Amino acid sequence: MSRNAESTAFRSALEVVRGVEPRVADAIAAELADQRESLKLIASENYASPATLLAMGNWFSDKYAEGTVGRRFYAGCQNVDTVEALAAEHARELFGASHAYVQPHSGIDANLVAFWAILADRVESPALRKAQARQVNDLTEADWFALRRELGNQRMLGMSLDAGGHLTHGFRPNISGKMFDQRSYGTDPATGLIDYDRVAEAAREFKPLILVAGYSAYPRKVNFRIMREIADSVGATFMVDMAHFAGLVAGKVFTGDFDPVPHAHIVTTTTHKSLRGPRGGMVLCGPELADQVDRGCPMVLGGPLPHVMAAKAVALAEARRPDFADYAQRIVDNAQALADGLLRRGATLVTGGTDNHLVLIDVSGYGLTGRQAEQALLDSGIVTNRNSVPQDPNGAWYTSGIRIGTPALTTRGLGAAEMDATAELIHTVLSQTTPGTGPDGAPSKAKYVLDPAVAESVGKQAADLLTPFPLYPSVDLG
Ligand code: DSN
Repeated sequence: MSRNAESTAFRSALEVVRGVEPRVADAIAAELADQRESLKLIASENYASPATLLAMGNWFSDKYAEGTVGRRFYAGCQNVDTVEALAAEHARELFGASHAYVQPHSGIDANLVAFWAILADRVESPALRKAQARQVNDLTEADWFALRRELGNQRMLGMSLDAGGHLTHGFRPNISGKMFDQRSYGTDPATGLIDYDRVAEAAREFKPLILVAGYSAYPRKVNFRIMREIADSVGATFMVDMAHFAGLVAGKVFTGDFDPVPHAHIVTTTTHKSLRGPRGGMVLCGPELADQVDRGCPMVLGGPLPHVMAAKAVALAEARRPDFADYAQRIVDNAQALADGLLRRGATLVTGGTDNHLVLIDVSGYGLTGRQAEQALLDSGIVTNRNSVPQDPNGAWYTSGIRIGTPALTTRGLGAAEMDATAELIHTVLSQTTPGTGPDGAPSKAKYVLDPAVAESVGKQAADLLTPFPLYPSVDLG
């Protein structure tokens, strides 16, 4: 693709938008400028390709397409069928799955689709069978009561939020923690690693309907073969949420016991993190659950977003190219270089390192809360997010951790040398920041003190680090 074509496409699009609401065009251009200038270390973000971005801005956005390919509730879905079928085909081929459902709008939506598919498949409910046979009008009040009783309060065992699990894996403030009678497994306090014997023990005691694996802040691989054995030993359905590491599975960095697809009954993911596609979700499963999964809309989803499914098809086609495997390996190499650089400078890392795309710094070692550290880094041009660490004394709002990830910077082309330089910048900021006090002089978990000259100097060094690696070099907005 020529540099001119991409520049022309984005310039023209902005010109058209500017003709209606110039402030929106300005905000879009400003977003590109901001992303170009910041050292983006948010582990769940990336930079989608121009082709993926452009596939989202078109007439598919205007189309309703409830239902599935070839079986829609609206007329005129032939072109939506084409892109949805292509996205699903690419997903099946890429991940070696027998079925792919590409309609979920986000990872949370994908998880809800999976939960309901499992409930519908596993829970013996005559009322539900009636509803599934499309006899909803025949359901009596007693049927509805039975349906709620039979489907409600089923058991889910997932990784706890402070050990690195996701809030949709049974965290109380999320619907998953309310829909399910929920219990969590954590990590070994000494090592920070999943203790599979403890998971097995929890599963034996709790007998969950669903065992969930997957994480958003656990810096290690998970052995999905062992997790499946645990699920089988108690008759649970094994679900893996691979949202964070889907790119590492796609790029064959995680294989064998560490590839969830051959081991799980059902796998969910987002498409925009390490997979580097548009914002969205996806479900992979075998034939047993396919029918229920395909009922995701209207069971829990609003109308599918055909423009996003088109972009998913483009991004998944990109992920099937040989260079994606190289990209995926570089993500992990970079995370390890970043971890090594931080460790050498005295930082404390949860689990002592990483074997995936993310690193979790326990910033209590610097005498800071996660919130103080996050803001001090942001002042210095380094974009991260605060995150709980296991048994976090500061809770989920202030936290004691900073989560950093390498998918985005790896897309820009930064490598091991730049990761070491990044570690130096992070260490400089964190070691020179001190906790502040509130208006009454009492210690504050949010306030901090960082010499503006340090922030400015680090910001300048961060910008210099990025200069040889321009973001979207093919896009010149003029
Ligand atoms: N918000 C995502 C993350 O940052 O990990 C997960 O949903």
